[in-house]
Amino acid sequence: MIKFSSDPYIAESQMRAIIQHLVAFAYIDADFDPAERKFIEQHIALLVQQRAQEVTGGQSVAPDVIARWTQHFREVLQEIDHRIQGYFQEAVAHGETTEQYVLARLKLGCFELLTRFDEEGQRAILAAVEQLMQADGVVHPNERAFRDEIVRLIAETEEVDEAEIVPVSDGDVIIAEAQRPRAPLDNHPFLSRHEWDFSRDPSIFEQQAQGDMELVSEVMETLCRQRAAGQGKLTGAPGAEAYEAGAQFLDGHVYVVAPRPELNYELLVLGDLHGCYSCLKAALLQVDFFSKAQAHADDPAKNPPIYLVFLGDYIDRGRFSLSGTLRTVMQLFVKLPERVFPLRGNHEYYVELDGKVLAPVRPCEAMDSISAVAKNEVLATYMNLFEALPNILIFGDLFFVHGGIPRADTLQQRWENIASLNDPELRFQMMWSDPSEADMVPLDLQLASARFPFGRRQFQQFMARVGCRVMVRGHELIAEGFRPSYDDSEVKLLSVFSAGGADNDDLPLDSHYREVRPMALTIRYQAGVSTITPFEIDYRRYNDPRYNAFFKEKLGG
Ligand SMILES: [Mn+2]
Repeated sequence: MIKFSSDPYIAESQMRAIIQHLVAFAYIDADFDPAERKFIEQHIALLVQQRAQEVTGGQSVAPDVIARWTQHFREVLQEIDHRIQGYFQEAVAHGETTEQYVLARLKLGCFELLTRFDEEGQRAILAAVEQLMQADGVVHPNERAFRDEIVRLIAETEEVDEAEIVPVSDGDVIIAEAQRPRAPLDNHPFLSRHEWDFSRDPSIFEQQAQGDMELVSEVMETLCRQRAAGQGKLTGAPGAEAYEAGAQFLDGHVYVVAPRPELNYELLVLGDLHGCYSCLKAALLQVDFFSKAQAHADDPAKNPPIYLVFLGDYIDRGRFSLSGTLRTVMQLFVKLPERVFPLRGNHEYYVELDGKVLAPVRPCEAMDSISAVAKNEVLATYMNLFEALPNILIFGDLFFVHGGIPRADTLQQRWENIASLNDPELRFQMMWSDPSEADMVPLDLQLASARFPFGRRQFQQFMARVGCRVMVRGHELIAEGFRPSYDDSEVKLLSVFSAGGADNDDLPLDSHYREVRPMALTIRYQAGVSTITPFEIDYRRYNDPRYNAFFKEKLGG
């Protein structure tokens, strides 16, 4: 049996690592069934007994202490299981199965926990796991193969070259206490006049869709104009610092804003919205976006500009995808094209196969909601829009993108300078990746699925390439709505998720997004100093049919 550390924090990690391995084994072949759960719970009880004896040097331990510890680790088991259940809900890319994705996540989970230990510690945990594998008499070949692969991944992990990590010099980042502002207005005509859903009658839908197709054209023309003006401006130098203060352009799929040091900018940042129109409406009204935009337009000298950053994933999951969040994001963009940055998420991805437009990211609720009534041209129009959406915004030393950094091998093959951010493969990967607790994620784990992990050191290295201090991204379900995923002094990775709400009528009753408390960010930016304030989205107020016409059926009649 394993010798537990006398440091309670390390002992806790040892227990977690062992439980994670056992749960992973249970999931490899099929469901995690009650017999397997019982088996793991028995082992937890045994390990707790053993650890209690070690702590007391063989003396007896009060039964209530044992009971408390056992209960704690049963909760750890439940927590790990709950997280794995969540992986089964994730969208997967075309050509891969949910099972493959979950297997990759199980490997990553074991890998992450093991990398917290030194070599000796890793050997001890793996030996304990081996012993437990044999405890029920049969070691399944898949369990052995899984264990062997973890061992190999750990052995092959390379160190990052420290010399490649260069911190950004001036400036600072302050993460402020979360707030819960109340919107000064209940409603705004800019929003209320677009609040109507598509009909399920094909002829009515055709007429209705006409308006949205024209809106898409307007978005595309605006992007075209911006691209024509910004083409080739993303030169070899990293970061917005390389550009004259006040410069702003779109080169290909990358926006750059080089802020003027004397100006105090405000940015509203929204993470994944996934059809949660009430969340979008609430966040805009909570920060009083329209009044501020108007005040700046009326008197720019007195009122600082307000920017709106969307991190993508407007559609799927929630009930108001194409007619709610996407339509409103497009309206905002065509109204304020210099202030609104509509970035692309991995769900904004349709492809054409044999003349038919399909959604390769499954499940695809947005397409399902109109596929019975929409002609292929309508779907093709959305597809073209998605291809045209920009991927990245660099605002001073802030870097905004949907997912994270590209895969290590692709970076090595394709990166030349900052202009490489426009490489289609790099752009695609940056819509799909997630941060891992590990410093370095081996390439094999990155290659296992479209949605792949990267490590803390790999992140720092990437940020040095682009000359930025903070990356703000969405993509990952964050139950608390906002999380500093990497909170290091040099560079930070902040995750924000703006869809969710336990009782949010934007979401189907069984949606696992209901476990999220949706948050958005406001960022104050002046001369390289960012003050980042997360705030809770007051979606409940806009579930009210008086303030949101999408719910007018609630009024009856
Ligand atoms: Mn996503």
